[in-house]
Amino acid sequence: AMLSFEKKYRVRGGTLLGGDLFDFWVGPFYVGFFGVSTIFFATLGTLLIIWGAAMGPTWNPWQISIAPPDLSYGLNMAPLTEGGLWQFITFCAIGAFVSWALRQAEIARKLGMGLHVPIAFGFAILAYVTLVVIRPVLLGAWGHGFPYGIFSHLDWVSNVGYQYLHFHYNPAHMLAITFFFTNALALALHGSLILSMTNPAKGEPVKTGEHENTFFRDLVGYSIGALGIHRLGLFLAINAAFWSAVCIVISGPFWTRGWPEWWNWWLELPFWS
Ligand code: BCL
Ligand code: UQ1
Repeated sequence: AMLSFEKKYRVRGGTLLGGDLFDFWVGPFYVGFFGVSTIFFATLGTLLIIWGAAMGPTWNPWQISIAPPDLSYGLNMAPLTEGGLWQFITFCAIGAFVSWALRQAEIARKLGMGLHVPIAFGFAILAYVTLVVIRPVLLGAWGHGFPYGIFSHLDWVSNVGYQYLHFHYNPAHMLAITFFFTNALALALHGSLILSMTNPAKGEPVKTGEHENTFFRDLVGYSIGALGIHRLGLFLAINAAFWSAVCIVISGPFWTRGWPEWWNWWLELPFWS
């Protein structure tokens, strides 16, 4: 499974924890201390979900749901069947996500790369932790976390959205959506550009960066460049996750009324009020 040039990248060191102990590969996969901890937390968390499903009323994958504790438990531990399972699963999920980020960091260090990949993934982890830890703690109850189920988490999003009357008026939600959509546009432009360069008409040679620049200069009068598009993509992706975290953490802890009403500051500007 190893390509001829891969051997020279199989270097020792760069580990953050465990020294040489877990510094080896299984097939194509680097292990490391955080590979072991990822497998541990992911397996344990998955088994707890299956256990929760087994105790629940259905095996229909759409309807399986593991709910957080009732609000009356506040920030205490709850009995396993009363949301305690959700608490353990949340702990395992954070353990697995953080382990994965640290494994990314170890691999980047081995390869002498920057830490852009784990830092970017860190923003996705931040959004998740904001939903299930930071906001529930600020509101004083684990019951403010979202339930682990396909339909049930959608119902949670809908209910929490309508609790603030019209979530589209949340300014941070507006920003997050704009970053998500712009990111999708940028990746579509980039992916289609790369595929069109590498798959030219039959008999034509594969094209180069000059063609990429020229295409966009002809089309929109500007080329951001091969490095630039990746910097733009990273910027858009990180901001999408960041403003998502902001839009939900301000809903409740910092603004309790409907989001349309927040815009009264604008309507009340002396210029037109
Ligand atoms: Mg809204 C949130 C868009 C309408 C209420 N809404 C969001 C954001 C996003 C969005 C900006 C969710 C993304 C996110 O958090 O990413 N909403 C959006 C759009 C519309 C919209 C585009 C639209 O109308 C077109 N929203 C509405 C309506 C409201 C509403 C008006 C309901 C009536 N919306 C809410 C509420 C919330 C949102 C309430 C939120 O809580 C949510 C938000 O901002 O949450 C932060 C961040 C990414 C993550 C959280 C993923 C983390 C991933 C982790 C770290 C790793 C997972 C690994 C995985 C398990 C492994 C898999 C294994 C492999 C496959 C092998
Ligand atoms: C671009 O200009 C460029 O540089 C040559 C790319 O590199 C491969 C791209 O993928 C894209 C999409 C663009 C165009 C981007 C803008 C913001 C005009």
